[in-house]
Amino acid sequence: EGVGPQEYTLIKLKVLDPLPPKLQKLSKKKIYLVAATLRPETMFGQTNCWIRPDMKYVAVDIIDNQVFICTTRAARNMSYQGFTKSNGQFEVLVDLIGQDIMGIKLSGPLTCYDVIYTLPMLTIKEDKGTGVVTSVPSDSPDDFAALRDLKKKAPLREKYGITDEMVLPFEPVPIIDVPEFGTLSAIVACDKLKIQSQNDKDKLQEAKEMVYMKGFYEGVMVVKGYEGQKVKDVKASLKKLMIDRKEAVVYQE
Ligand code: A2H
Repeated sequence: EGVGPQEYTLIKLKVLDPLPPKLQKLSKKKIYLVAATLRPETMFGQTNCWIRPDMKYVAVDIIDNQVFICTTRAARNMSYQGFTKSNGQFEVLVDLIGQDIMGIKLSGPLTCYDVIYTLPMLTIKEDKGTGVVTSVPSDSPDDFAALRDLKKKAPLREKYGITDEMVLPFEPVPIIDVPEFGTLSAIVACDKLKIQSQNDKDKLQEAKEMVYMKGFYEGVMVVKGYEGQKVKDVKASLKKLMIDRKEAVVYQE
């Protein structure tokens, strides 16, 4: 990690009905899973949201009658950044483990899918971001590998109570053209390195390095309305667009 704080964009993924049992007592509030990302310009390609089934999460009281679901660690950080009613304090409304919020319906900003689902990712780190990760399999090798695992392995879906319709209809969306990798850069990188699953840690690291810098400096949008614009030129304005619409917030750690 570098020195100084890391700034993330938190993408607000609205929890839709039917609420899972553990969240039903919060039905009068606006409930969001909040996903930390470094790539706000890729949100057009969201296909699902990753949660770690065995990890602890909290549903926390946030200003403006909102509830955010994230790790306790992230909730504490948020409490010092003006998210909660009093500085440095946060109220936990419900304690959760990932499995309690698995396979639930969400709506997210910019994505072409009206409804997306929470799905299990086993490699989510407890000490980074919010513990909630939005999935963009077109541009993130980790996301592509984990989604492909679920698509290929029915027993994996069954283990976590995931049904076919939460996974099978969701295909990576071409959103950014990366020179030499094309419009589905994460898939090309995973193929080149013969990545087999989300557990191919070293190869996934290599795949990320292959596409990440190149995508940022040389990537060109192919999304309708943004065609031909460079990633580095639209990143800040897309972040601002979501923040202005209250679909995202800035978060530091
Ligand atoms: B990124 P850095 Cl399209 N555990 O968002 C594991 N991964 C996490 C995480 C956690 N607790 N919290 C955030 N992340 C992911 C989009 C994306 C991301 C794309 C391409 C690359 C990419 C869609 N997923 O990240 O260690 C989130 O995934 C490549 C590194 O702080 C977040 O941005 O640099 C990124 O890792 C933050 O990782």
